[in-house]
Amino acid sequence: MKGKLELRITVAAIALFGLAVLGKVSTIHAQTAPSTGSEVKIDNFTFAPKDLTIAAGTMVRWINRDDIPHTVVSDDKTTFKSKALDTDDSFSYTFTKPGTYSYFCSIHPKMTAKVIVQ
Ligand SMILES: [Cu+2]
Repeated sequence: MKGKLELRITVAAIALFGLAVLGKVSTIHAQTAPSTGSEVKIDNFTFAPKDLTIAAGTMVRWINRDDIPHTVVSDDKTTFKSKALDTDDSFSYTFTKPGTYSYFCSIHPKMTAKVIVQ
């Protein structure tokens, strides 16, 4: 009777340990996966980084940390185009095809940068 209970506790402990290990492995995998997203900061009339290299399928999020509005518009004005972003507003776009995507701020056309999708 007592032996059976001990066996059950051992099985439960092994199962819990297994779950803990699995949880840790999936956390590490999430941290190293290339498609978790990338961020471009807009501040002081500058996109940073100016050249961003990512893997196809990555979502890029632009966030305006400047105290004036900016936009994020692809050179062809159709691939992606944000509305005017106020301070702390953000815009996201997922790049699915490899290539070089130059973009600019339509309010301040001298603000330019690019995303290189591999
Ligand atoms: Cu701007």
